[in-house]
Amino acid sequence: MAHPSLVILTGAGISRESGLATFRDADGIWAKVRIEDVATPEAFARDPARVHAFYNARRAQLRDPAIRPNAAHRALAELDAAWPGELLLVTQNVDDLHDRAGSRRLLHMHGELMRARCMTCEAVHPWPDDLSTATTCPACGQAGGMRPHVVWFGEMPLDMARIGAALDRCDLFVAIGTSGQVYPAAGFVAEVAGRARTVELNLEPSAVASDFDEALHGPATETVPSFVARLLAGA
Ligand code: BV8
Repeated sequence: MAHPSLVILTGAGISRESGLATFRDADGIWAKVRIEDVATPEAFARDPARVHAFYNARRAQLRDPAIRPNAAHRALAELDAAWPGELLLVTQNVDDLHDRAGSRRLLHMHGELMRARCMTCEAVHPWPDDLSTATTCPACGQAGGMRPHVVWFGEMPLDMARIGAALDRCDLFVAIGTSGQVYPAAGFVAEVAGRARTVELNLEPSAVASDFDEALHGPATETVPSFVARLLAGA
Protein backbone atom coordinates (compact mmCIF):
# COMPACT_ATOMS: atom_id res chain seq x y z
CA MET A 1 0.00 0.00 0.00
CA ALA A 2 1.51 3.33 -1.05
CA HIS A 3 0.79 5.40 2.03
CA PRO A 4 -1.11 3.57 4.75
CA SER A 5 -3.18 5.59 7.19
CA LEU A 6 -1.12 5.96 10.36
CA VAL A 7 -2.09 6.34 14.01
CA ILE A 8 0.85 6.87 16.34
CA LEU A 9 0.36 6.76 20.13
CA THR A 10 3.08 8.14 22.39
CA GLY A 11 3.63 8.03 26.14
CA ALA A 12 6.10 9.34 28.68
CA GLY A 13 8.93 7.14 27.37
CA ILE A 14 9.34 9.33 24.28
CA SER A 15 10.13 12.34 26.51
CA ARG A 16 12.45 10.44 28.87
CA GLU A 17 15.62 11.28 26.91
CA SER A 18 14.61 14.95 26.93
CA GLY A 19 14.99 14.81 30.72
CA LEU A 20 11.34 14.41 31.79
CA ALA A 21 10.59 11.60 34.24
CA THR A 22 8.21 8.84 33.17
CA PHE A 23 5.44 7.66 35.48
CA ARG A 24 6.10 4.01 36.22
CA ASP A 25 9.85 3.58 35.88
CA ALA A 26 11.76 3.13 39.14
CA ASP A 27 12.56 6.87 39.21
CA GLY A 28 9.11 7.74 37.88
CA ILE A 29 6.56 10.28 39.08
CA TRP A 30 4.28 7.73 40.75
CA ALA A 31 7.25 6.51 42.80
CA LYS A 32 7.24 9.92 44.52
CA VAL A 33 3.56 10.90 44.78
CA ARG A 34 0.32 8.89 44.78
CA ILE A 35 -2.14 9.27 41.92
CA GLU A 36 -4.92 9.58 44.53
CA ASP A 37 -3.25 12.62 46.09
CA VAL A 38 -2.51 14.69 42.96
CA ALA A 39 -4.15 13.33 39.78
CA THR A 40 -7.88 12.85 40.46
CA PRO A 41 -10.80 15.32 40.67
CA GLU A 42 -11.32 14.21 44.28
CA ALA A 43 -7.72 15.15 45.15
CA PHE A 44 -8.26 18.61 43.62
CA ALA A 45 -11.52 19.12 45.52
CA ARG A 46 -9.88 17.94 48.77
CA ASP A 47 -6.58 19.87 48.54
CA PRO A 48 -6.33 22.15 45.48
CA ALA A 49 -3.13 23.80 46.75
CA ARG A 50 -1.39 20.37 46.82
CA VAL A 51 -2.51 19.57 43.28
CA HIS A 52 -1.54 23.04 41.99
CA ALA A 53 1.91 22.62 43.58
CA PHE A 54 2.37 19.26 41.81
CA TYR A 55 1.53 20.72 38.38
CA ASN A 56 3.30 24.05 39.01
CA ALA A 57 6.52 22.07 39.65
CA ARG A 58 6.10 20.07 36.41
CA ARG A 59 5.22 23.23 34.44
CA ALA A 60 8.33 25.00 35.85
CA GLN A 61 10.50 22.05 34.78
CA LEU A 62 9.01 22.18 31.28
CA ARG A 63 9.93 25.90 31.03
CA ASP A 64 13.59 24.97 31.68
CA PRO A 65 15.46 25.68 28.38
CA ALA A 66 17.44 22.46 28.96
CA ILE A 67 14.23 20.47 28.38
CA ARG A 68 13.91 20.21 24.58
CA PRO A 69 12.39 17.90 21.97
CA ASN A 70 14.72 14.94 21.25
CA ALA A 71 15.51 13.02 18.03
CA ALA A 72 12.37 10.91 18.46
CA HIS A 73 10.04 13.95 18.63
CA ARG A 74 11.86 15.48 15.65
CA ALA A 75 11.61 12.30 13.57
CA LEU A 76 7.83 12.18 14.15
CA ALA A 77 7.53 15.86 13.15
CA GLU A 78 9.47 15.12 9.93
CA LEU A 79 7.16 12.17 9.26
CA ASP A 80 4.11 14.40 9.81
CA ALA A 81 5.43 16.97 7.32
CA ALA A 82 6.40 14.38 4.66
CA TRP A 83 3.61 11.80 4.93
CA PRO A 84 1.05 12.29 2.11
CA GLY A 85 -1.36 9.75 3.62
CA GLU A 86 -3.52 10.14 6.70
CA LEU A 87 -1.59 10.49 9.96
CA LEU A 88 -2.65 11.28 13.52
CA LEU A 89 -0.22 11.51 16.43
CA VAL A 90 -2.16 10.85 19.66
CA THR A 91 -0.07 11.62 22.71
CA GLN A 92 -0.85 10.73 26.32
CA ASN A 93 1.83 13.23 27.32
CA VAL A 94 0.90 16.59 28.76
CA ASP A 95 4.32 18.07 27.87
CA ASP A 96 4.63 20.29 24.78
CA LEU A 97 7.64 18.57 23.19
CA HIS A 98 5.74 17.19 20.17
CA ASP A 99 4.29 20.70 19.58
CA ARG A 100 7.73 22.30 19.84
CA ALA A 101 9.25 19.66 17.51
CA GLY A 102 6.70 20.81 14.89
CA SER A 103 4.14 17.98 14.76
CA ARG A 104 0.89 19.41 13.33
CA ARG A 105 -1.51 16.49 13.12
CA LEU A 106 -1.28 16.08 16.91
CA LEU A 107 -3.84 15.44 19.63
CA HIS A 108 -3.23 15.57 23.40
CA MET A 109 -5.74 13.02 24.71
CA HIS A 110 -4.74 13.65 28.36
CA GLY A 111 -4.62 17.44 28.02
CA GLU A 112 -1.71 19.86 28.19
CA LEU A 113 0.39 21.05 31.13
CA MET A 114 0.88 24.49 29.48
CA ARG A 115 -2.86 25.21 29.38
CA ALA A 116 -5.35 26.07 32.13
CA ARG A 117 -9.14 25.64 32.08
CA CYS A 118 -11.73 27.69 33.94
CA MET A 119 -14.28 25.45 35.70
CA THR A 120 -16.77 28.34 35.70
CA CYS A 121 -16.85 29.19 31.98
CA GLU A 122 -14.86 26.23 30.51
CA ALA A 123 -12.51 28.62 28.64
CA VAL A 124 -9.05 27.08 28.00
CA HIS A 125 -6.04 29.43 28.08
CA PRO A 126 -2.32 29.00 27.30
CA TRP A 127 -0.71 28.98 30.77
CA PRO A 128 3.09 28.63 31.15
CA ASP A 129 3.12 30.02 34.71
CA ASP A 130 1.91 28.92 38.14
CA LEU A 131 -1.74 28.40 38.96
CA SER A 132 -3.36 28.83 42.38
CA THR A 133 -6.83 29.02 43.89
CA ALA A 134 -6.44 32.82 43.72
CA THR A 135 -5.92 32.81 39.93
CA THR A 136 -8.72 34.60 38.08
CA CYS A 137 -9.99 33.50 34.66
CA PRO A 138 -8.96 35.93 31.86
CA ALA A 139 -12.30 35.22 30.14
CA CYS A 140 -14.92 35.44 32.90
CA GLY A 141 -12.90 37.09 35.69
CA GLN A 142 -13.94 34.48 38.26
CA ALA A 143 -11.32 33.46 40.83
CA GLY A 144 -10.91 30.04 42.41
CA GLY A 145 -12.00 28.03 39.41
CA MET A 146 -8.81 27.64 37.38
CA ARG A 147 -7.40 24.08 36.99
CA PRO A 148 -4.69 22.49 34.90
CA HIS A 149 -6.11 21.53 31.49
CA VAL A 150 -5.08 17.94 32.18
CA VAL A 151 -7.23 14.78 32.21
CA TRP A 152 -7.16 13.19 35.70
CA PHE A 153 -7.91 9.57 36.52
CA GLY A 154 -11.65 8.97 36.38
CA GLU A 155 -12.08 11.78 33.81
CA MET A 156 -12.88 11.20 30.14
CA PRO A 157 -9.86 11.68 27.84
CA LEU A 158 -10.23 14.42 25.20
CA ASP A 159 -11.31 14.02 21.55
CA MET A 160 -12.16 10.33 21.86
CA ALA A 161 -14.54 10.54 18.84
CA ARG A 162 -11.72 11.88 16.63
CA ILE A 163 -9.36 9.17 17.93
CA GLY A 164 -11.97 6.45 17.31
CA ALA A 165 -12.50 7.66 13.73
CA ALA A 166 -8.74 7.61 13.07
CA LEU A 167 -8.41 4.12 14.57
CA ASP A 168 -11.30 2.90 12.39
CA ARG A 169 -9.41 4.05 9.28
CA CYS A 170 -5.86 3.17 10.25
CA ASP A 171 -3.73 0.58 8.42
CA LEU A 172 -0.69 0.98 10.68
CA PHE A 173 -0.77 1.61 14.47
CA VAL A 174 2.49 2.43 16.24
CA ALA A 175 2.83 2.81 20.04
CA ILE A 176 5.96 4.55 21.31
CA GLY A 177 7.21 4.85 24.91
CA THR A 178 4.09 3.75 26.75
CA SER A 179 3.75 1.00 29.37
CA GLY A 180 0.26 0.09 28.19
CA GLN A 181 -1.22 0.30 31.68
CA VAL A 182 -3.60 3.27 31.35
CA TYR A 183 -6.93 2.91 29.58
CA PRO A 184 -8.50 3.73 27.22
CA ALA A 185 -5.13 4.42 25.46
CA ALA A 186 -3.76 0.95 26.29
CA GLY A 187 -6.79 -0.60 24.60
CA PHE A 188 -6.26 1.06 21.18
CA VAL A 189 -4.01 -1.75 19.87
CA ALA A 190 -6.65 -4.41 20.66
CA GLU A 191 -9.21 -2.23 18.87
CA VAL A 192 -7.27 -2.28 15.56
CA ALA A 193 -5.55 -5.69 15.84
CA GLY A 194 -6.40 -7.95 12.92
CA ARG A 195 -7.14 -5.13 10.45
CA ALA A 196 -4.10 -2.89 10.95
CA ARG A 197 -0.42 -3.73 11.28
CA THR A 198 0.65 -2.94 14.84
CA VAL A 199 4.17 -2.06 16.00
CA GLU A 200 5.47 -1.29 19.52
CA LEU A 201 8.61 0.83 19.92
CA ASN A 202 9.54 0.72 23.62
CA LEU A 203 12.50 0.30 25.93
CA GLU A 204 11.02 -3.01 27.06
CA PRO A 205 7.84 -5.01 26.36
CA SER A 206 4.73 -3.13 27.56
CA ALA A 207 1.82 -4.67 29.43
CA VAL A 208 0.06 -5.13 26.07
CA ALA A 209 3.12 -6.25 24.07
CA SER A 210 1.40 -9.52 23.11
CA ASP A 211 -1.24 -7.54 21.17
CA PHE A 212 1.38 -6.18 18.74
CA ASP A 213 2.50 -7.81 15.47
CA GLU A 214 6.01 -6.42 15.82
CA ALA A 215 8.17 -4.87 18.55
CA LEU A 216 11.39 -2.88 18.37
CA HIS A 217 13.04 -2.52 21.77
CA GLY A 218 15.51 0.24 22.60
CA PRO A 219 15.60 3.93 23.43
CA ALA A 220 13.19 6.08 21.41
CA THR A 221 15.95 8.33 20.09
CA GLU A 222 17.32 5.24 18.26
CA THR A 223 14.23 3.24 17.35
CA VAL A 224 11.99 6.12 16.18
CA PRO A 225 14.33 7.83 13.66
CA SER A 226 15.17 4.48 12.04
CA PHE A 227 11.51 3.43 11.97
CA VAL A 228 10.53 6.76 10.36
CA ALA A 229 13.34 6.40 7.79
CA ARG A 230 12.01 2.93 6.87
CA LEU A 231 8.46 4.31 6.52
CA LEU A 232 9.56 7.21 4.32
CA ALA A 233 11.62 4.81 2.17
CA GLY A 234 8.43 2.89 1.55
CA ALA A 235 9.43 -0.19 3.56
C1 BV8 B 1 -11.22 6.98 32.21
C2 BV8 B 1 -2.48 13.22 32.87
C3 BV8 B 1 -13.52 6.70 32.36
C4 BV8 B 1 -2.20 13.52 34.29
C5 BV8 B 1 -2.92 10.85 32.89
C6 BV8 B 1 -10.57 3.16 38.97
C7 BV8 B 1 -11.10 4.44 39.13
C8 BV8 B 1 -11.12 5.35 38.05
C9 BV8 B 1 -10.59 4.97 36.82
C10 BV8 B 1 -10.05 3.70 36.71
C11 BV8 B 1 -10.03 2.79 37.75
N1 BV8 B 1 -9.44 1.64 37.31
C12 BV8 B 1 -9.06 1.80 36.03
C13 BV8 B 1 -9.44 3.02 35.64
C14 BV8 B 1 -9.25 3.61 34.34
C15 BV8 B 1 -8.02 4.51 34.46
C16 BV8 B 1 -6.82 3.62 34.33
O1 BV8 B 1 -6.52 3.13 33.26
N2 BV8 B 1 -6.11 3.40 35.46
C17 BV8 B 1 -4.95 2.54 35.42
C18 BV8 B 1 -3.85 3.12 36.30
C19 BV8 B 1 -5.37 1.15 35.87
N3 BV8 B 1 -8.11 5.43 33.36
C20 BV8 B 1 -8.69 6.61 33.54
O2 BV8 B 1 -9.09 7.02 34.61
C21 BV8 B 1 -8.87 7.43 32.29
N4 BV8 B 1 -10.24 7.86 32.22
O3 BV8 B 1 -11.07 5.79 32.22
O4 BV8 B 1 -12.44 7.59 32.22
C22 BV8 B 1 -14.72 7.46 32.05
C23 BV8 B 1 -15.62 6.88 31.21
C24 BV8 B 1 -16.77 7.56 30.91
C25 BV8 B 1 -16.97 8.83 31.44
C26 BV8 B 1 -16.01 9.42 32.28
C27 BV8 B 1 -14.88 8.73 32.60
C28 BV8 B 1 -8.03 8.70 32.31
C29 BV8 B 1 -6.58 8.34 32.22
C30 BV8 B 1 -5.78 9.61 32.08
C31 BV8 B 1 -5.13 9.96 33.39
N5 BV8 B 1 -4.18 11.04 33.17
N6 BV8 B 1 -2.08 11.86 32.67
C32 BV8 B 1 -0.74 13.83 34.47
O5 BV8 B 1 0.07 13.66 33.52
O6 BV8 B 1 -0.42 14.26 35.58
S1 BV8 B 1 -2.33 9.27 32.75
C33 BV8 B 1 -0.64 9.22 32.74
O7 BV8 B 1 -0.32 7.84 32.44
C34 BV8 B 1 0.03 10.00 31.64
O8 BV8 B 1 -0.87 10.57 30.71
C35 BV8 B 1 0.85 8.95 30.95
O9 BV8 B 1 1.13 9.27 29.66
C36 BV8 B 1 -0.08 7.82 31.05
C37 BV8 B 1 0.39 6.50 30.65
O10 BV8 B 1 1.68 6.34 31.19
P1 BV8 B 1 2.85 6.14 30.11
O11 BV8 B 1 2.86 7.32 29.21
O12 BV8 B 1 2.70 4.81 29.48
O13 BV8 B 1 4.13 6.24 31.02
P2 BV8 B 1 4.74 5.06 31.91
O14 BV8 B 1 5.72 5.68 32.84
O15 BV8 B 1 3.64 4.22 32.46
O16 BV8 B 1 5.53 4.15 30.85
C38 BV8 B 1 6.66 4.69 30.19
C39 BV8 B 1 7.14 3.62 29.21
O17 BV8 B 1 8.23 4.16 28.46
C40 BV8 B 1 7.66 2.38 29.91
O18 BV8 B 1 7.14 1.23 29.26
C41 BV8 B 1 9.18 2.45 29.72
O19 BV8 B 1 9.76 1.17 29.53
C42 BV8 B 1 9.29 3.23 28.44
N7 BV8 B 1 10.54 4.00 28.32
C43 BV8 B 1 11.27 4.57 29.32
N8 BV8 B 1 12.33 5.21 28.79
C44 BV8 B 1 12.26 5.04 27.44
C45 BV8 B 1 11.11 4.28 27.14
N9 BV8 B 1 10.77 3.94 25.89
C46 BV8 B 1 11.58 4.38 24.89
N10 BV8 B 1 12.68 5.12 25.10
C47 BV8 B 1 13.06 5.47 26.35
N11 BV8 B 1 14.16 6.19 26.53
